[in-house]
Amino acid sequence: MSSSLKSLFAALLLLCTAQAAQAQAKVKVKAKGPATEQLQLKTSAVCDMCKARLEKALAYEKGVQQATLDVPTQMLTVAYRPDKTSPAALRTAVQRTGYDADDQPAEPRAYDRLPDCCKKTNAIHTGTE
Ligand SMILES: [Cu+2]
Repeated sequence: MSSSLKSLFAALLLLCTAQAAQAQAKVKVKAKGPATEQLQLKTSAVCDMCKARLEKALAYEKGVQQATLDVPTQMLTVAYRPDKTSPAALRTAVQRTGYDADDQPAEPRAYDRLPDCCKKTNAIHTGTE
């Protein structure tokens, strides 16, 4: 075997080793997973129906891991993957469901479809009447 061929094999071997190491590093990152972040939003939800509606809408939203609404404080807490979605996208999802998201008003058409008891002119109340 000529020396130039030998060095070619050595280079190939090195390349393969480097690629294998890279692949291993990728697997490690994937296993660890990206961090979850939390977002708190003030909504215009007033009852348990609103809570169910919002939590369901957010559950279908890309990148959302968990959404919980606290009716008395109207605060929606969303656990999300920052590599899949953003606070702006989550606010838009809330608006499209018919509720205010912080200082951004609900989408009017979605708001109109809400039952009367869920309109923001109503005070916060319990039950699903
Ligand atoms: Cu409601």
